Amino acid sequence: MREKSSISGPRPRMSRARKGAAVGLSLAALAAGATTGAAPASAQPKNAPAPAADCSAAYRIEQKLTGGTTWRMCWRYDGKAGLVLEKISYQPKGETKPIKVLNSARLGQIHVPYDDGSVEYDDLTGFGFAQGLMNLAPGECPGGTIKTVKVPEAWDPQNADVKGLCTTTRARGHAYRMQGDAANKVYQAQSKDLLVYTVNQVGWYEYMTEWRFQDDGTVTMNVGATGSLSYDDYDAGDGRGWPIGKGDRAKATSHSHNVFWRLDFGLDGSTKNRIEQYDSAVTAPASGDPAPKTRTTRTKIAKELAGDAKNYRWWRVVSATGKNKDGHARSYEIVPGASTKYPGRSYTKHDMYFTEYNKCEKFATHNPGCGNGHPKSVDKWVSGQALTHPIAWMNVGFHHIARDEDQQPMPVHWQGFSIVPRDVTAMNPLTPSELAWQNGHWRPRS
Ligand SMILES: [Cu+2]
Repeated sequence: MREKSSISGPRPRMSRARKGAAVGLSLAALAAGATTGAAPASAQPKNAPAPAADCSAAYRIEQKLTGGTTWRMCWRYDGKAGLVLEKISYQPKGETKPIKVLNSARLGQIHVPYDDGSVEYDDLTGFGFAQGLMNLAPGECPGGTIKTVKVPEAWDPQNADVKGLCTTTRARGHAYRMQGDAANKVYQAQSKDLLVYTVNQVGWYEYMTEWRFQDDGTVTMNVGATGSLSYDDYDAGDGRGWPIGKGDRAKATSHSHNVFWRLDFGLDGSTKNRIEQYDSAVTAPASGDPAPKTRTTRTKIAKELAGDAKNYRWWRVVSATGKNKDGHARSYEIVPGASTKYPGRSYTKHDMYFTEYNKCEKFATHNPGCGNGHPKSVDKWVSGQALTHPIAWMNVGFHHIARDEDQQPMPVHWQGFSIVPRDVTAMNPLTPSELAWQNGHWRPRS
């Protein structure tokens, strides 16, 4: 949260002096360090001549991970959304060509309402999220590459180039473990993920936008909030805040961070994906039954939907064209993360929206791109249209009641969700070759 004000409408950002100083420091640190310029995350492996993502080398991200999986994508930087990843494809070992997953993946808004009702922010569209891109010190992209980003409509046009995009890998731990036939044989793999991230300062906060690509096809997107609490807000005049200084005087005003992501799926290269919702009902055992029963039902979502996450519910995006080697339709399951849904605005009342693609619908709230008369928020775009090219909007909320430990700097608090492959490959894409025959009915070898 930011400096508090009862003035409505656009307000001055936090002091430019502080920003200028921060930028100067970062540049000095960079000069002292040994970061490299805009280079691909890694060279393309020579034995896998798959086509690179369709963009120039400076905007290409390509990473082959230890499990033999290659992720490819292009990046660009939007003047409001910040980092946008496009043409994202996944190629596990054993697949002869990349499998397209997403046409584009980006943030759709960060909405920050204060508990006392004094103010709310639309950080992406109204408060310079993209322009707040921070230079990264070499040490905060360990083992990776920091790319230079030209920030559109930079506050300081002399310093529009920001070393602000990190691509690197990070250990994930076990991808799997299985005891083999012999006592001393263990099948196990230690995996690394491809990480792509930026840090954007908005007011006193710094948002980390992190995209994580696993060698098993899972993609996890998270926003982490760090930086500082706004000391100007240490008043909570209405008695709603939490005391964070000595005694009971300095109270930080509680608030929410409601983050939206916008995903444009392009499974197998087609935008004609289908949406399905699954729900399961559990019934207690009838007399004589040994155990409770669970029945799972599928609902085809043919029209635009404002959906709510709930126990035993999940959605998947199904490829119109692609099947795996078992003949099953490829799909990606959407796995919501922990969320505190904010009921204060119509657009935050639902967790998941599927809308029919419309070129001008880019931000879940305060959308600036459409013409007069076109609704400004995602909830209003759910109007009964048939879904032929669905756009998925995920809303994940976090209610931030500050605590003493939030100063200083504030520990990162994360919120986000995942998309997980379901039948994209016929088996675990990391299956060791000795086990590859064990698909479907199999018997242990004697
Ligand atoms: Cu907060």
